[in-house]
Amino acid sequence: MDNKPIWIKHAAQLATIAGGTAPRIREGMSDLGLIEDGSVWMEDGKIRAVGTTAELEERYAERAGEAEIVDASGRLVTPGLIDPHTHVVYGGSREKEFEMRLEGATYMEIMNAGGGIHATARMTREATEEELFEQSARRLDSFLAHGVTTVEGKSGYGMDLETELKQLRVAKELNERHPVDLVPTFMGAHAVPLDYKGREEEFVDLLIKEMLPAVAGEGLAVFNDVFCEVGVFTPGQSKRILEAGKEHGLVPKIHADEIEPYGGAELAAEVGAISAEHLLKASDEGIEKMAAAGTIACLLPATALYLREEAARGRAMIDAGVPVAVSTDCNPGSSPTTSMPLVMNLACISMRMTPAEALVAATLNAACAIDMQDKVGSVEEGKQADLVMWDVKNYQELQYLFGVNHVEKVWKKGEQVVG
Ligand code: IZC
Ligand code: ZN
Repeated sequence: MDNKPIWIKHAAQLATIAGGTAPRIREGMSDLGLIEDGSVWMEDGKIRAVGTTAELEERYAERAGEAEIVDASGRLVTPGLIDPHTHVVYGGSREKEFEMRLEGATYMEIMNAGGGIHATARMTREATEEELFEQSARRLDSFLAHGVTTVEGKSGYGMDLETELKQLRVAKELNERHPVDLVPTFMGAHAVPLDYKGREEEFVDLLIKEMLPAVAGEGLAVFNDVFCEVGVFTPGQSKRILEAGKEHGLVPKIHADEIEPYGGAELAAEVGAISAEHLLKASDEGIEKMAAAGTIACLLPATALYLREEAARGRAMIDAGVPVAVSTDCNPGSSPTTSMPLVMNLACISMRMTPAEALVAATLNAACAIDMQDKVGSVEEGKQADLVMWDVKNYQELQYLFGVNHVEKVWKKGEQVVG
């Protein structure tokens, strides 16, 4: 890249979230590293300098004429948001199930009747790679428009090797061709396929003996995730699958205690998962174990709202010393949204996180949940130049004016991609 440097000046507030790459806990989640009249110099896709406008004017006195200047007066500037839990690559949609749930059916009833994840799996199997790419790229465009510059993306709408590989290859191509960085997770253990009903252990064997080695062999995933839930995979099965993934170098993640308390939080700590997801029904003991193990709680308040469930106990988790991240859970069933700003609003409203904690949960801690903290998640020298300028004057206003997209400009690897 030999583009002109970009120089952001006079940000009313620059939230750097600078200071190390460890996940933030407790009071650390309130430290935004704020700079008033903030300034950032980006060049060759990287952040080269961060400080007050006066500091950078001194440092770049001789090169001032080279840069494209962005006046951020009256605006908040933050790192690009990071969504650490999505099912962004899928075929079709499930709007009829939304209507069915409003008429009284539950998420699990729909799934057990062959809908839900099984319905998306059918539509994903039918879609060509090109169709999956196009449909998913549009969702990534929407993420970007909402200030999200990095997402994690799971497979799990195949539950057969061919379709799982197809989803992961599409994810790889999206990562290469779309501005948003996409970090891939294998989630063959998303549901037990309908033709394995009563033969669940056989499916677990298939996952361990055939699917995991093939996915890892092609280098198509970084993480291995399991839907550990009553009626899906038991804690014992989940443990086997996650331990087997580790042998192939895949780091465990786990959908835990979403619908019923099931020991998922405890299991996450036990297997050394990088993060545990959902946790609506996590036990006190599970929360304590996660705090002791340093497992990141990846909380999904939009899903709770969409399923009309009580949100996870985000406040209690932070107070117990668990590092908390937040995510959309973008998926066609329980959370068809790409709005991380809405998720931050809901982190405050339904989980009593503070505006500052919500921002850390959507940036640095989210980066840590997908092992991307060395590259993204804060505004610091040497990191990727992934930045958002918001049409609000401070971070409190970002969380307070809710349900609205305040994004004004987005830069990805130093290139303006929105605004
Ligand atoms: O497609 O319903 N919870 N997996 C576990 C999901 C929601 C995604 C879906
Ligand atoms: Zn999920």
